[in-house]
Amino acid sequence: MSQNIHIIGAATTFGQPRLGVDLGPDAIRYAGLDKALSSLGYTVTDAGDIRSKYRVNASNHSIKNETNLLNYREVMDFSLELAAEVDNTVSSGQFPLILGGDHSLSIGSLAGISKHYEDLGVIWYDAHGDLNDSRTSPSGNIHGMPLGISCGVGDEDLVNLYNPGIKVKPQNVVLIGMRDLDEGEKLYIKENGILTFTMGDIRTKGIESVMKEALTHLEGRTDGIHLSVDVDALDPLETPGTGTPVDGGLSLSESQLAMEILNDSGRITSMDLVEVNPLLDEKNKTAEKAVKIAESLFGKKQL
Ligand code: 6HN
Ligand code: MN
Ligand code: MN
Ligand code: MN
Repeated sequence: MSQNIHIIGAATTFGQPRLGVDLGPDAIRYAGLDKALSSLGYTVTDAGDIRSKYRVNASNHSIKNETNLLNYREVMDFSLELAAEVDNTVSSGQFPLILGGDHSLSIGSLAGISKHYEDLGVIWYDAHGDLNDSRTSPSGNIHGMPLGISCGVGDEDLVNLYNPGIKVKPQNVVLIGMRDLDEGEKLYIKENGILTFTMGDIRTKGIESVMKEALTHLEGRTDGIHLSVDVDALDPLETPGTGTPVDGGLSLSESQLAMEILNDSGRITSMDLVEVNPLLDEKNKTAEKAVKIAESLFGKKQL
């Protein structure tokens, strides 16, 4: 793992309808991210926020295009900007830590990162698969699609964004924390044999063995691993400040253990930390949990 962490605020809300998730990066900063990582011995720099050039307000938000994609142009332009910043970050040898922002930002982060890897692995830690396309999506919200788009499914211009072609092979993806998958997503997972750990699997096997299986699966076939953490992977009792909470999720301490195991592996090369919405939160509790998750990923141990 690089000793230099470059924080990039991805202040976007256009992938979903709940306003306020664009304030997530500052909420995480105010919860003490920089200090927490610096005190673990890292050199931390902060790019500030990438912010859409389109103004957000309650009446212009959530416009559907002709193919059932909400805020298509806004998501496209934002993703391009983020991809370039992330690409530069990897080029300069720093570890990109991308703060969201809604999960559509992963279209941009994966587009920038994947330029540097032949066989990028992805660990998607989330209640949701985010594997929809405009036909399978029940909502039209692009935050339910970034992993599918990165695997080459869906709108051609989003799939080929920044650098043409597929960013991630589905066999290099592991899904962890799943408990709300749409029918089309289930079919895609089955047809592509994506290694998937539902909450049921985690309750049966325990998070430690799940994380080890995930790493073993990616061993030998990947040359870097991107970790995408959606705070709704955790139970809403832990992380209430998020737009699409689903009951029956992971605890903070399980998530910390999961991150510790990833840290021990030394194989994580980039990270998204997304879907913190301070307007839905209780006294910035969700951002504080996000900081704890990052601390564990970067080497802090629970006692
Ligand atoms: N997230 N599957 C639902 C949809 O609208 O496509 C929910 C997506 C949630 C997105 O986890 O970032
Ligand atoms: Mn920079
Ligand atoms: Mn989610
Ligand atoms: Mn997500």
